[in-house]
Amino acid sequence: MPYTYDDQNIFAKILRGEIPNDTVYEDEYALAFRDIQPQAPVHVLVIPKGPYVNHDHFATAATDAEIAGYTRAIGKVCAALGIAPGDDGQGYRTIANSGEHGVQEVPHFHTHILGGRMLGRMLK
Ligand code: DGP
Repeated sequence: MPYTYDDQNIFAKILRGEIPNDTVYEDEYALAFRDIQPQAPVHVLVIPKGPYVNHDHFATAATDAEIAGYTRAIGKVCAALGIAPGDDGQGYRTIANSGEHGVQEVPHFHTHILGGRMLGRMLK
């Protein structure tokens, strides 16, 4: 499905440096910053640097290098924050809300990383 990217969305503005953010990691493919409405002690959003609306758009239109770089960036963020599984028995959850039924609010693809505490089961 074709997607139209709105370059005025809030994460596009964060990427351009127009809105401040609490960056925890950045590389060629991704920017990671703390969510302003944290749902856990660690709640970070990881966004690709390219103009992708949601996961479907990213998975179908991004290059293999972008997908690999972005996926690895998520792992690097978790390692940097000390929540990777195996770091003292920690672990985390990744969530990418996509589209209307996914209740996605910001139309720039992003992955939530939640950790820092024992999370509840999520089967809704
Ligand atoms: P969702 O699109 O539903 O997957 O969630 C978007 C998340 O983005 C939500 O948890 C709140 C967060 N958020 C919204 N605006 C900003 C912002 O300006 N800065 C930061 N750091 N987070 C934001």
